[in-house]
Amino acid sequence: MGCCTSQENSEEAQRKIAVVGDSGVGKTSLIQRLMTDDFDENTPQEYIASALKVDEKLIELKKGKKVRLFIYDTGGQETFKHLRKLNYPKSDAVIICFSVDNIESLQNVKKNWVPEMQRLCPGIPMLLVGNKVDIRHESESIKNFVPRGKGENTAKKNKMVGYIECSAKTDEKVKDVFEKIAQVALQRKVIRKEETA
Ligand SMILES: Nc1nc2c(ncn2[C@@H]2O[C@H](COP(=O)(O)OP(=O)(O)O)[C@@H](O)[C@H]2O)c(=O)[nH]1
Ligand SMILES: [Mg+2]
Repeated sequence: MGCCTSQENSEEAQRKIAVVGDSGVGKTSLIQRLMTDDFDENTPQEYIASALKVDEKLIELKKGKKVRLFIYDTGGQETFKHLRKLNYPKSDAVIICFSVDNIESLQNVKKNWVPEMQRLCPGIPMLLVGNKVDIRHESESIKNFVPRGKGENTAKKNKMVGYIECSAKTDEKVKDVFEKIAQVALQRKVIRKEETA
């Protein structure tokens, strides 16, 4: 038994993932859902005071591949910019979040988050995630909602690796987000190694 466990560990990859986006778009709730399989409207509040939090989660991909993700949850506030500079470098991939009920948070993806990530981590793979899709399902008619096509366009124009709409509240597509980022981060390291070889 012991032999097999150690072999598994040696085959397990480790990757660092940054999660960024405007304050309030649901970054902490998304990570909470992954970690605890729960959504608590109040839980994220506990973390508001801390600028940075690291969670660790083993993701199992197809063909038995395992990736241990170190997920960096960062405050979206401008005041933490100095911390982001310290903590983002060496990330293998980034999840850039906005909320589908907040068009400005999508505009800031293009205006702030993509440029910042490209500056701090040149060439980093970026996955665009539209959070809180449950709210849009409930009231599709409200004008301010971001339609799926707008998210898809933003991802394409900014050469991101994909676009996923999800909900930490209902658990819709949350797993897909982290499986996708694990896959992308895994490939990224292979490319990097070849570059330096
Ligand atoms: N309806 C809905 N509300 C959400 C969802 N995710 C987060 N929220 C709420 O949005 C607010 C901000 O969430 P939080 O995770 O703290 O955002 P952060 O600042 O990006 O970390 C909180 O009141 C959450 O309860 C979601 O998927 N659906
Ligand atoms: Mg947060």
